[in-house]
Amino acid sequence: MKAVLLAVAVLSALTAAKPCAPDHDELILRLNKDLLRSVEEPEAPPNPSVHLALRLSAHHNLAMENQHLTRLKTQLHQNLQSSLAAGQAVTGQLALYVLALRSSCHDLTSLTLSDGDAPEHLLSHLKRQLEREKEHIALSRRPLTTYYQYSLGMLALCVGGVRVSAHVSHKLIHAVNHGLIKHGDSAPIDSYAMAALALQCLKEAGTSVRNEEDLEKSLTNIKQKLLDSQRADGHLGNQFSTGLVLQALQVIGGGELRCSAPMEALRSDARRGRYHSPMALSQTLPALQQRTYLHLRGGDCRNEDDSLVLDDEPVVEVLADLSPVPVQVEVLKADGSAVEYRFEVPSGSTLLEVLKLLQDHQMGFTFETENSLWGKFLSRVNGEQARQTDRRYWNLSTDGTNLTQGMEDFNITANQKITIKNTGY
Ligand code: B12
Repeated sequence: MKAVLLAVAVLSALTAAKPCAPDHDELILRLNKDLLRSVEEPEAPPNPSVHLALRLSAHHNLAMENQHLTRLKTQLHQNLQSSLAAGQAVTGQLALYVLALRSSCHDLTSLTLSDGDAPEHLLSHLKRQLEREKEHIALSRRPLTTYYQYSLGMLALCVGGVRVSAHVSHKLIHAVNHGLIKHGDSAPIDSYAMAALALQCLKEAGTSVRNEEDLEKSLTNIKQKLLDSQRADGHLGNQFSTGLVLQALQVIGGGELRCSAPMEALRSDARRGRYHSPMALSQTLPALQQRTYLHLRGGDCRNEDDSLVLDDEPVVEVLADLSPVPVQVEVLKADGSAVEYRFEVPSGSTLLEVLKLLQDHQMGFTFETENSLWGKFLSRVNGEQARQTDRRYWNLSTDGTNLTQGMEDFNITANQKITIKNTGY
C-alpha cells in the first residue's frame, strides 16, 4: 500500500513540475527583453503600462527600470500636469502612472500635481477624477472617459491603499450587472477584465461597498462573460485582450490556467512574434508569467533579480516583397457621404504608410493622428474630426471585418478594401 501511495505521490509531483510548453521560459525571456528594449527607444515617450509589466516580471534590469521611472516622473508627470491644468479627464493615464510608481515601491505621497489650485497628492487627484466620472455617469449613464479607465482608476486607488468610495464602486457594479459597458460594436472584453481586477481588489482589501451581494453578482457575471469569450483558437476575446482576461480570471478564480488553451494561444502568438508593439507586450507578459496587477498590493521591491541584459539584436535580413498590390480606401463621413480612392502600394505597407502615400498623391485625401499609448490614433480624415468627446471615432475595417490593430501595425499584403468610417460608440 505504502509503495502505491509513494508511486502516486512521485507521479503527481512529476506532473506538477512538468512544463506544459518546453519553451515557456525561453519565450518569457525573449518577450521580457523585447519589452525592455522598447524603453531604450529615445523617441518613444515613457509608457506606464510597459513599466508595470517590467516590474511584475521575474527578471529585471534594475538600472534601466530606474531610468524609465525617472522619465515617467518627468515626462509623463508634466503631460499629466498640463492636461489637468486644461481641465481634461486623465483618469486612465493617472491611474497607470500611480500603478507604475507603486510597482517600483515609490512613495506615492512624495509627488504632487496641481489643477490650478494648491498642489495635491496623485491619489487625491485620482479620487477627484473618479468623482467627476461618477457624476457624469449619474447625469448621462456613461463615464466622462470609459468604464475601462474608470476601472483602472478604482484599481489604482485600491492598490495604492486608498479606500474607494461606495458610491464610486456602486456605479461600476451597477454597470456590470445591467450590461451598460459598451464600446461601439465590439464586445468590451478588455473592459470587463479591467472591471474584474478593480472589483476583486476591493473585495480582497475588504473595502465596504453599497451591497455585498451585488458585488458578488458582478464578479460572477464578469466571469461568465470572460469564459464565454473563448474562441475556437483559444483566444479570450481576441489576441490583444487574452492577456488581460487571463489576469482577470486568475484573480477571480477561472480554474487552472497555466496549461489552458488561452495560455497556449498566447504562447503560440508569442512564438510567431505577433506581440511586437510595446503596449501589446505589456498586456501579455504578466499573464504569461501568471502575475497580475493585484500583485502590486504586496510587493516590497526587496531582493530582486538583476540579471536581465540586452544582447545585441540579431540582424535579420528581410527580403521584402515590394511588388505592388492594388488597394481601395473608402471614407464614410458622419453625414453618410462616401468617397473612394483606388491606387497601388508596395506589398507589406502599413495602413499609416498607405494613407501617407494617398495624401501625397494629392487626390484630395488628408488625415491627422493623435499619439496614444498604443501609438498613432487616426483622428481627422478629409477635414472631419471624429471626436472622442462626442463619442465618435474613425473605425477601421477591411472587406467588412473590423481591424484588430491600428494604422501603424496593420499591413496590407493583398488586394484589399479598407473602410474608414466615422462611427459613434
Ligand atoms: C476604449 C477603447 C477604445 C475607444 C477609445 C475611446 C475612449 N474615449 O477611450 C474607441 C472605441 C474609440 C477605440 C477605437 C479603436 N480601438 Co480600441 N480600445 C479601447 C480599450 C478598451 C481601452 C483603451 C484605454 O482607455 N486605455 C487606457 C488609457 C489610459 O490609455 P491611452 O493610451 O491614453 O488610451 C487611449 C488609446 O488607447 C486610444 N485607443 C483606443 N483604442 C486604440 C487602438 C489603437 C490602435 C490606437 C493607436 C489607439 C487606441 O484611445 C484611448 C483614449 O484616448 C483598449 C483595450 C486595451 N486592452 O488596451 C482597446 C484597444 C486598444 N483598441 C483596439 C483597436 C483595434 C481599436 C481600433 C483600431 C478598432 C477599429 N477596428 O477601428 C480603433 C482605433 C481606430 C483609430 N481611429 O485609430 C485594440 C488594439 C490592438 C492593437 N494591437 O493595436 C485594443 C487593445 C482592443 C483589442 N483587444 O483588440 N478603442
